[in-house]
Amino acid sequence: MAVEKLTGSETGQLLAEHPGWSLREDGLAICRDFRFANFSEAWAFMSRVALLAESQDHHPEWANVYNRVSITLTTHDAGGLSARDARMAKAIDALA
Ligand code: H2B
Repeated sequence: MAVEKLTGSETGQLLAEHPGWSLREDGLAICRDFRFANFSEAWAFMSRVALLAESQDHHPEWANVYNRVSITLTTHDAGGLSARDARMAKAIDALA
């Protein structure tokens, strides 16, 4: 299902509204690194994000090493950033 890609100014607005996130070099994704007290806390966070991803039908690209979780958000159906990424970034920030 095709989804509208954000314009340059909409991407700028997304970054301004979500200061923890940075634009990937190619401009097609946003990224944020999280750090927790230990693995258990990191995994608990990932579990909550996973449920969120399922409920929004929007899934992160991510990696976990012990207490660190790196999340990349992009919309595969748009070939870049969309409003879905902004919505997901906001929801993840609210969990962290
Ligand atoms: N997640 C992400 N990040 N981008 C998508 O385009 C996407 C998704 N599409 N999760 C969804 C699933 C789509 O494949 C299903 C069929 O709704």
